[in-house]
Amino acid sequence: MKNLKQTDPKVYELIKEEEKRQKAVLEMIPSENYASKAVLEALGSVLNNKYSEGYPKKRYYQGNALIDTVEILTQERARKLFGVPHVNVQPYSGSPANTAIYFALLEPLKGKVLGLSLAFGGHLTHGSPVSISGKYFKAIPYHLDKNGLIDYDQVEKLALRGKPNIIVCGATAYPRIIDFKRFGKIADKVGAYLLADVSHIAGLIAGGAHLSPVPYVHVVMTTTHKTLRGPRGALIMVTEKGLKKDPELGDKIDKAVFPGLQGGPHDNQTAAIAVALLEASKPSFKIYAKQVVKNARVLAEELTKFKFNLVGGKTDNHLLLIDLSNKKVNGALAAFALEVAGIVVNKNAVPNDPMPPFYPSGVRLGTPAITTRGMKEKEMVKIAFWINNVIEEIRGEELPKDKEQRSEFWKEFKKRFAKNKKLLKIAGEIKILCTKFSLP
Ligand code: DSN
Repeated sequence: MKNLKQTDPKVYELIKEEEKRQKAVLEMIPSENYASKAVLEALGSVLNNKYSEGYPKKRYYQGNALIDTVEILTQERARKLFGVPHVNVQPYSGSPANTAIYFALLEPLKGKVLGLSLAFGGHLTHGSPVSISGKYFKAIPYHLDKNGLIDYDQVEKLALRGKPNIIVCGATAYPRIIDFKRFGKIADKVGAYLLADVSHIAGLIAGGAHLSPVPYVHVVMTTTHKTLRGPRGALIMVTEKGLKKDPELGDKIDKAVFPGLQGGPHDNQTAAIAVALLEASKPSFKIYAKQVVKNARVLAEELTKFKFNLVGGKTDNHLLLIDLSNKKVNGALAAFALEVAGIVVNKNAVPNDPMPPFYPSGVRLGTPAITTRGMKEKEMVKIAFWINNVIEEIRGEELPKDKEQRSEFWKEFKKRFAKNKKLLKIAGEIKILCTKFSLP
């Protein structure tokens, strides 16, 4: 980055510092990953300079012959990798992509979406009242049962009663297999479109480490930067089943993305998605995807030995949701202390969480990024040991019930634990481990 260094040393330094941080810690936020250098090079290329409103061969600006080739190539790779007849590669990211699908298929203020409640692991765009998906459309939320599993009978009852136009299956914090087939039957019974939001598990699907929703759903949406390991972005795919239900489905979605919701596509992002899709089609990616799941399973087993309470009981994919209530430790405090110790996770609500979203009862963590670095089962055993030591260190730190006292406590807790010797010692050990596992 010699040009950046010369032009803007401040930004250069900030990027270098962030690179150092990423190298020295265990990145375990399950939606994060390390894109390859090839992906980053495409993202940082001259394609950034182009405007290309429209679609290949039908643009509103001149000079797009090469951009057309890039977009067509990206579409071809996505169609082949996921086995779908139609794809839109232009959405800027997951939220705009879901919004475009709703815009294409729902009547404003009247259309109904049945999706997993945010408080139970659904995404903001699955009908949360604070998101456009819940404000502009009628949301019908479904919940998890007392074992932390999707209650398919409840989904069916809600669908029969509420008659949604779209049912969303998919989540941001669900560690178990989703029964896409059962969802497909429910959607067919009520005549709804079925949308699978596989943002978290797309890389596992591409790598053969998770079942694909494609035979059972009408539309698949995925972001491209999580387990798929590409740049930030998203794909909206229409399946054979989708085209059978509605031959215009692909066109409707394309029109909703552009001109409905977006202007010019980010062509550099499109090219970087193409690179990621090529990488995901290689045999080495299959090995990666399987290792992600193996690592998560071992981590779950090890944490269970330390009496951590996993929502859903275990994991079938790349992520774990830990309910820390039995440890008497709040998720916000845990996430902070873990970061001091070099383990980066996110605080997360657990099903039926009595706590507010800023101080939820759990943490969410996953294995995609550390597996990209080459870590395996042996390292997972160590990580579980460290996580347990961190949680033990903050046990007894009780978050006050009173709101004002709570924010004072939170400030003071951060001050005290930012310099905690035991946590910093673990951070040092992790730094040493990390030197053996380079970033791409
Ligand atoms: N923020 C993403 C996640 O972490 O799951 C979803 O948008």
